Amino acid sequence: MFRLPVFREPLHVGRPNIGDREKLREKIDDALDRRWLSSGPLVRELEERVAALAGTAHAVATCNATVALQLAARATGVQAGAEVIVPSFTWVATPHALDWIGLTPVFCDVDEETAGIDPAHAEKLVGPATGAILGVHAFGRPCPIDELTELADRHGLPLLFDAAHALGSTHRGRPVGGFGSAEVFSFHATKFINSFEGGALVTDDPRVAERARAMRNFGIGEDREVISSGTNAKMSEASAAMGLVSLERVDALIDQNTRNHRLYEEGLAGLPGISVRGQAPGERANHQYLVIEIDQAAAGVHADQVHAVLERHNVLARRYFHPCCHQLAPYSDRPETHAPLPLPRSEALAERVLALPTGEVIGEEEIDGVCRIIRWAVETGCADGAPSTTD
Ligand code: T4K
Repeated sequence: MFRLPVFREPLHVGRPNIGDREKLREKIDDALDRRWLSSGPLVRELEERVAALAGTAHAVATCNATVALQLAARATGVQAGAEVIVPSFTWVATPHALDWIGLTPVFCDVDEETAGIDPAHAEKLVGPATGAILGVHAFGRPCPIDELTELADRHGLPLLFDAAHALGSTHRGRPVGGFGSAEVFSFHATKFINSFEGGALVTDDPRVAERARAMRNFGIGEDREVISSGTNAKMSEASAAMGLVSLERVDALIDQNTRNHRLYEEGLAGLPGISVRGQAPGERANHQYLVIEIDQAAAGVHADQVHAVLERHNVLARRYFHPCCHQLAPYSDRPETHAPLPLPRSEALAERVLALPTGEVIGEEEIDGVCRIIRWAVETGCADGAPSTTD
């Protein structure tokens, strides 16, 4: 029997996980009773929790990760006008954070396994104008941290990591957060741990933490004097309340995402040209993004076609990260500046990826339904119609 669409209600990628509402209300009530609405005790508590989870000495909570990346660049002393080597296969927030403060993102190709910066390619881009290297742990999988650390050290460059996706993941058994000069997490609504909007810079370097703290608050230092330039990157108490409640479930949510990952792997097993992007063997992964790759030559269909079929059935998949950043404005206007070398692996990867729904809102039945739609799409070459259903 055939039925359109398979799902009556939309299944979103990025549906927020919501923690204990009662606890959230209590925390927000406390903040209201205190009449302390921003940068108060809840933000400090969140910072302690995040630092403990990341295994770092310091965490500086912010209103989002984009601005935390800017603080990271400024607080580690990257000079105005400098070039920063970044992967092109990332969310556009990564280069935009730099561009917005007058730094020049220079795009690097990816290492296919991790979908992070390829260190050998990065090496070719290092020049007299390079001010830093900014790696991205795409989909929560650490990029080649050891090789990038060696490269950055050899050239005396600050090494930063956009860990927006990677809270709770490990590298060599150590939590992501403590690598390089600073790392940045996102607590946007679509992240598995959220504070409505929010982010944090984590570091072991007390000077970087001190500078970032001041810069987050208009450059005002601990003694209330303005000690540097700055911005307003402060986190509200309501956001911190949400973040704290969300963090209480970090282990349970990782377990759930890991289960979802396994169910997708089982549901798509044996389909030619379809694979679920994996995580680093032997490491803890948060699995907050469920990304499949569609190899058109083997599957006979392109990711765009599968995306369209899913959408017809109310599965609102996302093409994270397509197109690559060097193909987007304003960077595509000046390829000689932003993409001086070709980026074939990034472009090929971006053609293949499709992010599918995961998190607490997706159960076994939904995953089975999504997999059946994909299976049907591949097996029929994305013909018009609908996959068969049993109900
Ligand atoms: N670095 C990397 C590598 C990143 O991926 C990001 C952000 C950043 C840095 C910057 O972090 P933040 O400054 O945001 O802290 C989303 C998010 O807005 C963005 O945070 C995220 N990465 C990116 C990968 O995805 P969109 O444009 O796809 O988001 P949006 O708002 O369209 O939401 C996606 C879907 O999520 C919706 O279709 C439905 C669902 N959703 C969303 C929200 C906000 C809900 O169900 N409820 C909600 O409240 O960018």
